[in-house]
This record gives sequence, C-alpha cells and structure tokens, in this order.
Amino acid sequence: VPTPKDMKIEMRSFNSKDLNSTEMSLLLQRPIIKSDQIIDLVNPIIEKVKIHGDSAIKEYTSKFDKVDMDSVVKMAPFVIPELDPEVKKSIDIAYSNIKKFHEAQLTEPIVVETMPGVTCSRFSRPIERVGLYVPGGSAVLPSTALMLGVPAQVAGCNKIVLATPPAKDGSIAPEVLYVAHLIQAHSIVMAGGAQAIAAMAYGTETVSKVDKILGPGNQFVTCAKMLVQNDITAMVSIDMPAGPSEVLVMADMSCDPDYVASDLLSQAEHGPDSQVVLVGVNLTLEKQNEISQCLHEQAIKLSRVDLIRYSIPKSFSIQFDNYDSAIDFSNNYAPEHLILQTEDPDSLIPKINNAGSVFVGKYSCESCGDYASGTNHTLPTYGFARMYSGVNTSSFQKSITSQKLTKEGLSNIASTVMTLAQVEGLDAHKNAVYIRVKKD
Ligand code: HSO
Ligand code: ZN
Repeated sequence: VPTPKDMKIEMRSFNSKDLNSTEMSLLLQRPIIKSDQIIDLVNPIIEKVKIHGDSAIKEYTSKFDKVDMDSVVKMAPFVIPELDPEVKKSIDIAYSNIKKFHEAQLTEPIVVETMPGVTCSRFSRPIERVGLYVPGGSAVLPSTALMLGVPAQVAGCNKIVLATPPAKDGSIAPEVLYVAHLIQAHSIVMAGGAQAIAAMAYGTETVSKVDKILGPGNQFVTCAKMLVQNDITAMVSIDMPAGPSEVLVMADMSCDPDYVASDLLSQAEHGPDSQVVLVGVNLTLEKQNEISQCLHEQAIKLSRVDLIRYSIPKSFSIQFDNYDSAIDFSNNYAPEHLILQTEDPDSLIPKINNAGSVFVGKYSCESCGDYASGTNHTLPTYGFARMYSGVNTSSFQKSITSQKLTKEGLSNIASTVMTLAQVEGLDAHKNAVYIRVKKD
C-alpha cells in the first residue's frame, strides 16, 4: 500500500533490542516471488519464439510493448542520432573509467610445476557470443549497456548482441545506440522481456544465438533466463538470478542526514519494489528523526515520488548499539549495495563478507558506481551476494587448464596415478600410464 499523497513518506523503524530472532530473520527476508505463475506465463512465450522465431517476437512486441516492428534486429554499423555534447562526454568518461577498471581485471596465465616435470597451467579465453539484456520500462538505461558491454569488449568476446525493448515509436534510445557503437556490438535485438531472452538463447532467422546471457530485468526476464539455462538444447548460461534492486546504508552519529536520505532515495526511485535499508549504529533519536525528515523532504521533490511512495513504506531502518552487530546484520542481509557512512568506514571492510559492492565513506554515493566510477552496477540482489559476484570481466570468460608432463614427470607421478586407478578399478586408466613407463 503506497503512502497517501498528504502523508509523510517514511520507513518502518525498529530497534534490534526489541526484536527476537524470528522477527530479526523476517526483516532479512526479501519479498517472496511467486515463481510458479510466472513460469506458466513465460514458458509458452519461450516455446513460441523457439518455434516461430521473428514472427513470434514481433507478435509479443506488439502485444506487450504496443509497437509494431518491421524488423527485429538492427545490425552494426548503427546510425547514431546526434547527442547532446554533455551527454556524449559523460558517456565517454564513464566508458573510459569502466574500461580501465575492467581491463585491470584481466589475468595472466598461471603456470605451476606441481612435481618435477609435471606442469599445470590455466589461461582465460573469451566466451565467443554474448547476449546483453538492457531493460527498458520506466527508464532508458544506457548505463546498463555500458556495464555489460565494456567488460564483454575488454574480455574480447567475438559477437556482442544487445537486446532492449523499443520505444513506442519503434526506436532505440540514441544513448543506447551510441554505447552499442562504442562497445562494437554486432547487433541490437529490438525486443524485451522473455521473448528477447528466448531469441538470444535459441537464435531466430535474424537474431544471433549466443552462449551466455547477462543483464538485469524484471521477473519475466529473470524467469526466462533461468528457464533457458535449464534447457540443455539451448546450450546457454546466464550471469545470475536477479531480484529488485537494493541498498543498505550503515550510518553512525558522524553521518550527514541529507546524504543518508539521498542514498536511500536513489535506490528507492528504481521501482515500487526496490529494497532500502538503513542500519543505524548508536544513532540518537534526534538524529534518527533528522534522517527521517530529510528523507521525506527530499522525496516529495523528486520526479519519481510516486514510485517512492510504494518503495519507502516497505523499507525499514534498524538500530544497533555496536558496529559488530550492525555488520552481522548486513552480512546476513547480503545487500546488493552497501554504503558506509560511518566515522571510520575503512575499519569495517575486513568484517564485510556478503555484499555486491561497497561504497566507503560519505562522498561515495551509489550513483557514482551506478554510472561512472568504474565498478560494475550489475550486482547480485535478493541475498545472492552470499554466493555470487557482480558482473565483471571474468563473467565474459571461461578458464582453460592444461598440463604438460615430461618423461621424467610421468615417471615421478606414475605410481600415484596407477595406485588410484587401481582403487577405482579402472584398468584402462592404469594402463595408459603403465604402457608408457614400460616402453622406455
Ligand atoms: N542501481 C541500479 C543500477 C542503475 N542505476 C542504473 C541507475 N541506472 C542497480 O544496481
Ligand atoms: Zn541506481
């Protein structure tokens, strides 16, 4: 239920001292996604695109995006309408920063001699064909095209396919076209939703089949990604499961209430189900009230206040009387974004185990990471920061291991391998070693 227009926009507020462990774990839970119904809607879309290709995509684009498209794919080179010079410059700077940070993630091969004459190596190779999903909906997201496209380019992917839903007039945002040009995309699939995911997973008359699909999306997109990944005939992988965007701001008495409020709101404006959490450490009641007041005052001036009226009342603040318990809570929540607005934020870093990306200190707002500082904004949500990393250069690579044994190496390892083969009763394995050692 959204906050009515004449009422204060505020989060629910709790004190950890008043909560038992059940209440605490309820706060850590994300809203339950009823996947059964979504699967029932998405499966037929995937099937239809798989069988009927482009004509099915056009049909769904007409139905869901309310636009009739003559073609589904735009091939490079793209015609880029003129951009506002400020916009172009900002995209260029963001591109360059993201590129620098993702280039630094490229790794050298490793070579290790595990026994004399036994050398093991590992090296990376790009995933050849990747599909990048750039959501449309309530905002154009050239930043997401950058966050997916730059690491793909840096990793050396051969074919970069971008998919994004067209605007009502059938066009693709000029900013997205410009990014597609910068990252040297092969083509743009002008479709969104499950139909775009299916198109890239299976390929159609005009859409290139890809090996991996990455990028955020709504529940239909996420469900489609999971389904195609499970279909062995599609032979496609995905980056990670995704849920609504979230931020956890940790603040102590040193924080600036305006800054705290602004960070909470920048996440809350993403959508009605964005998750926003404030973790206070030793905040006086007065300071808590100040933050709450700033939040309301900033919120009512925002263009997306109507979305915020949904997301903020679902969000909450929780107070702790020490940093360790606050960090524990944050680690258990495993936020997509963790912002530390505390006296000595660096001292908290060693204790952070679960988070998609950390913003250290009061000048490090999430917006900088969302757009331009260099880190990636495609991050694990919904608590998946426990076991997933955000998109990075290695998301676009696989690593290959290799080994080379000399004659001496083989004789050094021979008895070990033959014994283990014997234990497993695999004579042919044993023989492959024996036949060699025996010969010379
Ligand atoms: N905060 C979003 C990314 C984004 N913000 C795109 C602005 N544009 C999810 O991490
Ligand atoms: Zn954002």
